[in-house]
Amino acid sequence: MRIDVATIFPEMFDCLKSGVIGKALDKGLVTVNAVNIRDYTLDKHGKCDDTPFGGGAGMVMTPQPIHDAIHALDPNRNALRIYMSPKGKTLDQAAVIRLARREHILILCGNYEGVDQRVIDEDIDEEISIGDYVLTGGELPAMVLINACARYVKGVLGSEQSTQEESFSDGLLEYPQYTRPREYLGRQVPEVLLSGDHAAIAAWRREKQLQITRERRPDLLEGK
Ligand code: 58G
Repeated sequence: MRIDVATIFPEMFDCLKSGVIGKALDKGLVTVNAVNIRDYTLDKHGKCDDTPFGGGAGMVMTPQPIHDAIHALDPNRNALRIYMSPKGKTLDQAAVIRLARREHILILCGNYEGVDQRVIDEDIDEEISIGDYVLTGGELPAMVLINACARYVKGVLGSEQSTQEESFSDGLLEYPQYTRPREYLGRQVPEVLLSGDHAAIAAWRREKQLQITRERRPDLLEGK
């Protein structure tokens, strides 16, 4: 999977080099190519923003360098082009799986008060939000999206974990996990998990999933 990013802060994407995603990059399973929008300015000072028409606070990203960066990265419109925005459709696991099936995605990160609407209308296929809050830039949301998608690229996770995850928890919150020691701070590992009775363990875990989902996210149980 190839992931291009258009941003004024390409160095922020260096943090993807650690952990499971870093390993996936090393193996060449995923490539992340973060390019600096500023490299595409025709303006001699490298200016990427300008005052909003109609007035108002803050600055708006100017369309020319963004359009040129996107066209340089994806001249034949092969990529699915995404703009990270609080106005976008909220990301969920189904959307992650759909996006992870694409061979090439391109993510535009806005800053300031956002980007000129004409570049969104001309160059962007989908606006995606990672949740109902506003951040100073689209870079952290882009990294969330990259991390979530990379987990679904074949070979990134150990064995068959991602497919198991889908069929196993099917839209419920996860059951609690325990490891050694059996007792910690006076708290015991639930007896059933030590029993070796795999059917009983599976039943206990499913019950815990339903219980915690009912308490915290009853919306996930609608239509179940
Ligand atoms: C209002 C304010 C509209 C994504 C800022 C657009 C991006 C949150 C998310 C913006 C983002 C999210 C400029 C900064 C987009 C632009 C960017 N904030 N919830 N901020 O996914």
